Amino acid sequence: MSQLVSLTRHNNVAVVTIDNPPVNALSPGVPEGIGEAIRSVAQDAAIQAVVIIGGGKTFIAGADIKELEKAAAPGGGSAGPDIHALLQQMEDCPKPVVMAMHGTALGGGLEVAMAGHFRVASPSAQMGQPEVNLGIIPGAEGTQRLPRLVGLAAAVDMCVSGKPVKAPEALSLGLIDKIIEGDLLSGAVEFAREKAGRPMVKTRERPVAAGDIAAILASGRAQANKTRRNQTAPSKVVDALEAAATLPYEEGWKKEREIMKECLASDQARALIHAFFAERAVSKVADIPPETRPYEIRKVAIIGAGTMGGGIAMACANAGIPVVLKDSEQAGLDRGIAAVRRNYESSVKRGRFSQDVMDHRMALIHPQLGYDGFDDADLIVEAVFENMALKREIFAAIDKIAKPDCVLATNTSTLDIDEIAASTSRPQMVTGLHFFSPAHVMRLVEIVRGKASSKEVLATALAIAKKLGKVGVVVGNCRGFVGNRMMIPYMREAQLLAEDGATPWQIDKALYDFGMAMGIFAVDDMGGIDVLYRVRQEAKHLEKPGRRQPLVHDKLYHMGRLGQKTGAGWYKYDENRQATPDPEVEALIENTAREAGIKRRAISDDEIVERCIYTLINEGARILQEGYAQRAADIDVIYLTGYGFPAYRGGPMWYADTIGLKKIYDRICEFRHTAGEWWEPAPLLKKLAEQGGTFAAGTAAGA
Ligand code: T1G
Repeated sequence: MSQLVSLTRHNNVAVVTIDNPPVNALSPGVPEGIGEAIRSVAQDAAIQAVVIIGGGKTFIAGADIKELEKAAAPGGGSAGPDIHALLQQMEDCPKPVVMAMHGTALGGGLEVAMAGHFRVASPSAQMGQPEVNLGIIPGAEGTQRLPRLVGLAAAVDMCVSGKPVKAPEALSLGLIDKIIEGDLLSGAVEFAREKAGRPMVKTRERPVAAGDIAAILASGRAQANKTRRNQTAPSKVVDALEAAATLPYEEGWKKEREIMKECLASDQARALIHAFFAERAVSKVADIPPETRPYEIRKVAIIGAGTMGGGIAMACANAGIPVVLKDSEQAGLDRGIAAVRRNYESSVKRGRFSQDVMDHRMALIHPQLGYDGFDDADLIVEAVFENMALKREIFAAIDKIAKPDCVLATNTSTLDIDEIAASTSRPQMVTGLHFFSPAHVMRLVEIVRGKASSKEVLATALAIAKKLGKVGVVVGNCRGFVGNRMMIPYMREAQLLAEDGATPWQIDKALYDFGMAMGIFAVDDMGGIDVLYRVRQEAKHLEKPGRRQPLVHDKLYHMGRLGQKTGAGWYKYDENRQATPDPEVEALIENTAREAGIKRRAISDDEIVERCIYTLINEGARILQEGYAQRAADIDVIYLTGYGFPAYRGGPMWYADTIGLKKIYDRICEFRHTAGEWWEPAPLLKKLAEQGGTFAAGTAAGA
């Protein structure tokens, strides 16, 4: 056998073990090794049955996405790795082939399993077809075998949602035949032995339990449009499932391969595969060796029981980490804990987890007014009001209390980490942990590196982000770090567009239709107009004289229109916080523009999207050039996981590469002419555009 696949004998049962760490992907050599093992077993009279199992932490977790990435490259023109012959070979094996699944049997992993005659799984195993998350569809006959095992309706739901099912649900669906308690291998061998010589059915010869095919497919397409806005693979996967329900198997699997080939050649697939690897690359920081030992985090102390502090406390409790949550006032503490309780109660009500789980998590959060217990915390997170003097005072205080190897983190969203660190005797122990609200939900954490932040502290920040189930991205300590630094010009450009002639609602719809989770005016209303107002006031001294500034935002602030929290901001809100365009705001914008001598004009949605998204790209290029982000892909990950940028466009920098940097640079030069000095093209963008380069390759080569 190849070193990736081994064959052992347990008396009359053969065991084929796949060893391709870390996830037993179907990399080159694995399908071949399985095929060789099956051939050998089929000819071995001493063998009555076969078990196929994954070594290490999981069964096969899918095709090798690195291979898919190659196949998806422009001009690739393939449907990705083809294991049709292996699937047929396993299914035609004269001896029962039992698939023993643990961990995550996903994509090609489940497709291999479904070509077995039987499937068993450990209780915690999960299995599914998540291919739509990569902009593709199952390409190894999963859309043809799954409905033959679980029925058309369940197959449509699994393939469109991309969500895995746990072993108990898989058993009730008919996807597996037995859950093996205890040792999976011995249980599977025993199960296989029992099946030896008994009747067995080839999955491809099973009928599809379809029911009302048209209704099921229509509901699948509706689900795809509703939950996967603007994405093509989710509706394409329904087409492949339709083939399973309406065509003979021999035609159905070929139809699936055609559709897979189409999807794999799409910009969306390339973008989503990029996003998959980009999210996993962020934890690799050039000058932090992988062997850097992080400090162990057994206890966290949080200062500030507001929205952020409470959310961070929940994130820690959700990960099983005990937390002391301090506030300076009892009322603040009570409000904070009440908010935590409300959040957990709504999760219990929605069936996300049990009351016991909620009680356990609440018990992990200890509210208090003083610093008692801070002296044995491994991580202290300051999450108070955005005021430098207050933060410096707090860091000076905890500097006297915290143990020497306690990591001191600030959740500040814009203030200078180095200035905060300077108020301690241990700046090397200080870092930024910029969580995003709601902190117990949003996956992004910007790990803001101070000049003195040690490698161990940064390694600890990366480790704690992963432990909290978040994506930690190391960023530099410039104003607004990366995400917010790009948001400021993005928001400014949207406001200038509103004064130039587009309405806030037109702008928001154009950005929503582009794929942003929310329009920027709706975001401003949600976060609070006063928040952005204060940020802008703090940075007033940095404003370049003579540069055009938006005029309406300040007026809304002074009118007390602060957004959702006051029932009106850019939009007006009903008691359920439903937004409606406000003619009063439209009139205010028109009057303001007229008083400023701004000649308003009709503005197309295309221009809106270009001026907003290219602003992000231009600022991202400056951040890259100045070294505040390690790679373009890190900026993509920040925008995908923290700012609602559509993953099927890969992130702002990937999207720029897809559009072409020359085209973007030329368009920005036009805007420089028509929309003013804000449109100075970033030098890196200019350089790459002139070289015909890309951000992805350019920054990799350290342009
Ligand atoms: N191919 C290649 N590398 C993979 C991989 C895969 N399928 N899955 C994970 N990795 C790498 C990952 O890049 C990282 O590498 C390391 O493994 C640990 O990953 C034919 C066409 C399995 C739930 O979509 O969902 O099959 O950064 O950090 O948190 O029809 O990985 O260490 O160098 O995510 O424990 C379908 C994708 C593919 C599963 C484990 N399968 N993977 O999570 O580890 S398409 C998937 C995951 C397909 C068929 C079609 C998760 C995981 P590095 P990790 P984890």
